[in-house]
Amino acid sequence: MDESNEQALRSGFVALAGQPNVGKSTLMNAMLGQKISIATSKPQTTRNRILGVQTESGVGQVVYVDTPGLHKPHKALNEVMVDNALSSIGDTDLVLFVVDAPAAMRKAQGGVMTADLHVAEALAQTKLPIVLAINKIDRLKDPGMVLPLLDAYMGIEGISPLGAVPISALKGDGLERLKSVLLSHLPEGPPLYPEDMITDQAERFIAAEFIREKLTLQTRREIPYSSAVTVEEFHDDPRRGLIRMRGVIHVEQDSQKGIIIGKQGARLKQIGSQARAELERFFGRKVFLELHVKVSRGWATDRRALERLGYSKLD
Ligand SMILES: Nc1nc2c(ncn2[C@@H]2O[C@H](COP(=O)(O)OP(=O)(O)OP(=O)(O)O)[C@@H](O)[C@H]2O)c(=O)[nH]1
Ligand SMILES: [Mg+2]
Repeated sequence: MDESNEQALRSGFVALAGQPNVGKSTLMNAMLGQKISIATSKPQTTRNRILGVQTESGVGQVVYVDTPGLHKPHKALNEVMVDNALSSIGDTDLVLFVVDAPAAMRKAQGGVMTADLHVAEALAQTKLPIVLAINKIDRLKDPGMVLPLLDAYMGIEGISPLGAVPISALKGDGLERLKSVLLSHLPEGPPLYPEDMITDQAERFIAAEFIREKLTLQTRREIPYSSAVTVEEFHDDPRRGLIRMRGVIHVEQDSQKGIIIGKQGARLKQIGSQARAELERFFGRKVFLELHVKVSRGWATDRRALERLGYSKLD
């Protein structure tokens, strides 16, 4: 027997999986204490796999893999999103199945939502261990509903969850407990990434995502779903403490371009200044952001255009 009191380190990959809009990205950011993955009130915000590393000195490392919400794809972009979500989930050690508790109350009277049954079916195929996070409990009208809800979800056939933790990713409730539950189910082993690393995402990608978040928040209807953002230039000038970026918003149609630009450029200006403020916080530098809108006709339904805009199929 090991005479020392030292616990073995535990480390591994945890996939954040679930329907769109349940709070996966909000949860990852809350766990990391820093915004890496964009989150909005509109479903299908996350389009790529986003990695977030949480290191607990002397305890271990949880590597979160945030994924696009699982939904029925209706165009090529959505197919790539869902395919990539499933293949990213399959590469992890443990799945955290995130559930929107108030939505389950509203749509299934405290039972399991049909859409979550579909998610569970897809997750069962990975044969990975599953932990449930019952999220948004701050929004439950009756906190007493949490227990029956946990029971209902623990009883989903075919997935045998290892446990269920009620949380509020937004308010921070239950997150410490969730972290220890996740760590307790990860394999023993040293950290997988350097202790000071928080993500493997390229700076240009993060910049494009922050711009897309502000665009999604500032627009309505089909516009967020018809838009993609690339950062074509990214010049870091540490001597001047300045980063210069040129971002391009790609839309599917001319009319969408006009809407995004707004009256006398007002909307584009607002998107730009909100994105800039957030980029400056993230990079710790002054940011000079130039934004353009370009019509890339039908990009969301064209495989080759999707690849050019950063939505390639993972192997
Ligand atoms: N009240 C409340 N709102 C939350 C909580 N967690 C997330 N939200 C909100 O739910 C919405 C969706 O959050 P996201 O983190 O973008 O959800 P997601 O699961 O990543 O969504 P997709 O990327 O579209 O799959 C946002 O408006 C969040 O602020 C929570 O614990 N309580
Ligand atoms: Mg997300």
